[in-house]
Amino acid sequence: MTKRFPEGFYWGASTAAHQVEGNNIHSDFWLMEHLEGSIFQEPSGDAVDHYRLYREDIALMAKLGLNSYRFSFEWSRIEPEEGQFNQEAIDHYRDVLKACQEFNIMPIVTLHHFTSPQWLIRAGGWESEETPQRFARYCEHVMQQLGDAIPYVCTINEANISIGIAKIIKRHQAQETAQVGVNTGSMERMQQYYAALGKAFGLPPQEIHSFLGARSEKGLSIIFKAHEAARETIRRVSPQTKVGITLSLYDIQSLPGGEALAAQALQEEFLQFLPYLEGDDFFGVQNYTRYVYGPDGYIPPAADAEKTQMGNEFYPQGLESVIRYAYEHVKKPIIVTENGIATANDERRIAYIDQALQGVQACAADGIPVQGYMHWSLMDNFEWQLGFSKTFGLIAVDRSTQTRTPKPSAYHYGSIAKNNALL
Ligand code: GCO
Repeated sequence: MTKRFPEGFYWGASTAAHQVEGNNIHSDFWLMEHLEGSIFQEPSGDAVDHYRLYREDIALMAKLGLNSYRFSFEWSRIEPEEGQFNQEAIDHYRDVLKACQEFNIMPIVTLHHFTSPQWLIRAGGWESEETPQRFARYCEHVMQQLGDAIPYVCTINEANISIGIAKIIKRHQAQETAQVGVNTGSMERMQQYYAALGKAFGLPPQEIHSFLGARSEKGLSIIFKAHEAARETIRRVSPQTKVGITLSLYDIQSLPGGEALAAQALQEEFLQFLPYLEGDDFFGVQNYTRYVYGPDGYIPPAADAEKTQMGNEFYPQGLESVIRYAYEHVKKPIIVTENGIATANDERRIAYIDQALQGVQACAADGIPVQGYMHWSLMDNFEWQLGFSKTFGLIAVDRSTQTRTPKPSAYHYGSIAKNNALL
């Protein structure tokens, strides 16, 4: 039986400005990438030059059969200094939206995807009570200028990411401590890095609060208040735009005895934020793998489990469970705003896509309003601290010439999109 998707399903791919555009010189990440002793493996540099090549990239998406594109605007380009808006950047993004329209690609715009203007960090960053209003002011400017061409907006990407990061760091430290008896090296290196960071921002290191840094309870609520302030502003200046947020969600599973810990993880990572999502039009699900809990906590994947380049367990089945639990609680239309795999073996990407989409189709067949799937990522790009070594793309990029070459997975995914059904 052909497994069809709902009529009008959005088939797309995702990127984020800093990971693809290149030369985001006013962003906090740019500064962090260039510090001595930087924890970044390499700087983003020209990235994959998408700031120049967007039209070509959008045309290629359309040719492959996709009908939607999730990408982000770079706040630090639009507002490089506080209160000073750059018209060139606005014109640029208007042209990106125009290109989407020309190629029948429905744009889903993210207004904040990890990077922030350097001035925002100097002004207290994501722990300052003034940040929600600052973010809303940027959103107001953008939506006044461009809202007419933006059907869907994600205010903040993975607003809950700090919780996941803190857990991963804790697990790594525990592993290191277990392996060598003491926790060597990385703490000292981090301290050096933070000292350099402090110098670069002209602040005591403990007062630097970029989006991916450690987050206090108060900081976490500031992020969600920024979402609410942005939503209100967007409703006022661009009422036809649908507004949502995206969260990083794991398929949380438990073995006997691990149920309470799994429930606690769900509460921390997802349920506690539900009140902030009540006024949204849709919800963006981002999932890559599962986490299993036993009576003593997190259980790492078995030694012989297939892993991705990120060290995650290959687990495309996770997406279905995440869509189901997300919908059960948010009761709103769902868009999968990210899902994908870092691998050099493109056949495994094809297998991952097929299996993940089986799950999406099963959810739709059960009446869950899942409206689209945005694969992460359109093309190989800058994977933050890990640089360009992790290949998540449907399209390969030779960065010496910036030549794009679709991988077999791009054609495979494109055929599914064209048929609106699994092959
Ligand atoms: C995230 C981000 C993306 C990543 C992707 C792969 O989820 O961390 O939204 O920017 O590149 O998830 O790790």
